[in-house]
Amino acid sequence: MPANLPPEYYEIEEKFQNASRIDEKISALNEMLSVIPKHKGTDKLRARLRRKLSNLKEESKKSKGGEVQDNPYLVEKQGAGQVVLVGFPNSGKSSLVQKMTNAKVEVASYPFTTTLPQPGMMPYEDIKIQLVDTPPITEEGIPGPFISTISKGDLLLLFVDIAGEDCVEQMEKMLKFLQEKNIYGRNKDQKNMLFNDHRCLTAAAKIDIEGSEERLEILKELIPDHPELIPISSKTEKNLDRLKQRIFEKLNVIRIYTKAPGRKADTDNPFVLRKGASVIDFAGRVHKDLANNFKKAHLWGSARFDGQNVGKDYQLEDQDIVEIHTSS
Ligand SMILES: Nc1nc2c(ncn2[C@@H]2O[C@H](COP(=O)(O)OP(=O)(O)OP(=O)(O)O)[C@@H](O)[C@H]2O)c(=O)[nH]1
Ligand SMILES: [Mg+2]
Repeated sequence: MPANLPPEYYEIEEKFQNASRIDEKISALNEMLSVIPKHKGTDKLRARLRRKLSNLKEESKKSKGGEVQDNPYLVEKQGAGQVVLVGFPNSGKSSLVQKMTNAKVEVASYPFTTTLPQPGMMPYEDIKIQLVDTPPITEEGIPGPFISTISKGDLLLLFVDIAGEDCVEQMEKMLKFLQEKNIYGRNKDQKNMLFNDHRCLTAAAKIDIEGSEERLEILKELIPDHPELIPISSKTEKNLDRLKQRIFEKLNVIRIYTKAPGRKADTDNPFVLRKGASVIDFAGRVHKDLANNFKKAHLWGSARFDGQNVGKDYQLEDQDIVEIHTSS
């Protein structure tokens, strides 16, 4: 990387890294190219960025005439899973995204601060999970286009403002809207719903505010079949680690590390696979040739002993290390 780049280059580069839509990425790349000084030392970088730009333009053309990228309600998935936040105005959604991710979201004491979905990446141990901040649901329910944002998510994170006197009513209304739209149903009505209890959590937000613990108990009593509730505070950070942990567990994924024969495992860059994936699923994810020419694998982690020989159907567990041997 040339050392003499202007400071704004790095700001735009960050914007590029955080951009989730192709049009945003294209615009950031154009900006990056416009601020890079033109001389020999930056030739390679400029060529690399121009190549990236042309690939992205191709990609944008291919995607249904650009329709998908033009819809601001659709958020491209990134990381180990996509968690969509849903709740009434002022319930604390953006505050959590601000606390847990690098996204520059707006937080304010007045309602309807967030007007469009906005993603941010939340670090969890050695992976990143995408949180999608969203505009609030309203008295009338959920705005139409916003349902498409929700339906694409891997996990639903509901918000209830537990500091509010009306928290029970809020929760009841939210559950009713979600049920009417076939998004999430209470225990007995989960068939045909987009999300069930395995893919839904509720943050009881602002637990630091006086009286909230008592209101939480009342809410649990009055709505016994609520989705799993985690009391949190984005202000004091209470239970944020627990929330992260439950989000990871509910995403139902595992992290697997590669190891080349005779080398140390690459523990910095896990591959993320669905729970239940086998050695051959993993091989295919690393490279299709590894799956096609698979002979055997050595395994560290869930194996009975380090370096155990396993076949292609061996079911992997979170944080296993796999060394694949091929026949060619
Ligand atoms: N004490 C306390 N205040 C909080 C907490 N979380 C959010 N708030 C405050 O609640 C208000 C609303 O927070 P936001 O994060 O903007 O709420 P939102 O759900 O994104 O609101 P909309 O964008 O309108 O849907 C702000 O004044 C926050 O400072 C919390 O954990 N504790
Ligand atoms: Mg908001």
